[in-house]
Amino acid sequence: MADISLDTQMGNFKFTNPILNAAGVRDADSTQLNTIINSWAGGVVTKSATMKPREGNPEPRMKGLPHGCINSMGLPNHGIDYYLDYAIKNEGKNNKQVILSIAGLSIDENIQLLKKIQDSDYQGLVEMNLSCPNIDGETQIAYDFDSVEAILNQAFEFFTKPLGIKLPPYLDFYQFDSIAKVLNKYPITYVNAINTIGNGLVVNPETEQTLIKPKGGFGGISGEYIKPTALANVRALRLRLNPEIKIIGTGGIHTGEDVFEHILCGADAVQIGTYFGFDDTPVFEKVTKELLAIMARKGYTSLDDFRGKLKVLD
Ligand code: RRO
Repeated sequence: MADISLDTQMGNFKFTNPILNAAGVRDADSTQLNTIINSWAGGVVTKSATMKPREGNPEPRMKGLPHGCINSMGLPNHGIDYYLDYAIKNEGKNNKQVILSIAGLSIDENIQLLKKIQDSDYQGLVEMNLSCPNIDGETQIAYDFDSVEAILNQAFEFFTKPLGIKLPPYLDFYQFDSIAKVLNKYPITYVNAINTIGNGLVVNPETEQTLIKPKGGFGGISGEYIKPTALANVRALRLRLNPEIKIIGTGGIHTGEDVFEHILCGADAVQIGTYFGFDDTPVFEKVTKELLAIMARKGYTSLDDFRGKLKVLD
């Protein structure tokens, strides 16, 4: 399989493997981040950072399910200074890119975070998470298209570094059309589709209780449950976004076949969250080898051979 390339590109950044970790799973500190850099993952994404460190929501705040997970972590993180310092020191290490994830709780906080990054020595990719579902009293910014436009308007007045946007799942064609219309106005490097499906509820019929404590048991749903929604978002956005805006597909990936499907729908790279949580770094090697085997069987030698080439029935 030596003649098969998994190279992919987002903006000026080259990845030799498109399979990355997703923000929020085993990526909260430098030890965990180094473990990812030293694995088969094609790059390393940090836990979404806020301006100040946060403890997050009360426990229990995450539970594994037969086919995925429910979480309401509430953005526990060490604060932007910690992750920015890590990103500056480790960008390009092992020939791997760092993606610095940020998640301000308001429009203003997102702008402050971007200003801090703009004024720093960091030159790598930034992923602005506009889709955290788990902060009590806050809506997911990217469901409000005017707010997305307001942030991007302000951001691109000063921000000159490569910027990706992490989106929530959209469920309606009106939403696909509306978000694409906003995003196409700006020099965004990539979008990441999708975050967890927000505010799901899982119940234990024996104890008659919710599984997690925050927000009355409501939390983000991930894993196999959300793959069809993730594929739909990747596909719908690829059909609507300018070709310069790349797409990271996230949602329900635990096999090479899942990656293949995401790329077929138009993904340039993919991220694994839930199954990285379940299986740790071996998942990256397993999934990469499975993807290579599928490509070998089909006679594909590069991702370009099938990226976005999903066939629809006549
Ligand atoms: O920390 C979280 O609760 C969290 C975040 Br920031 C996110 O973007 N998505 C998610 O499912 N959980």
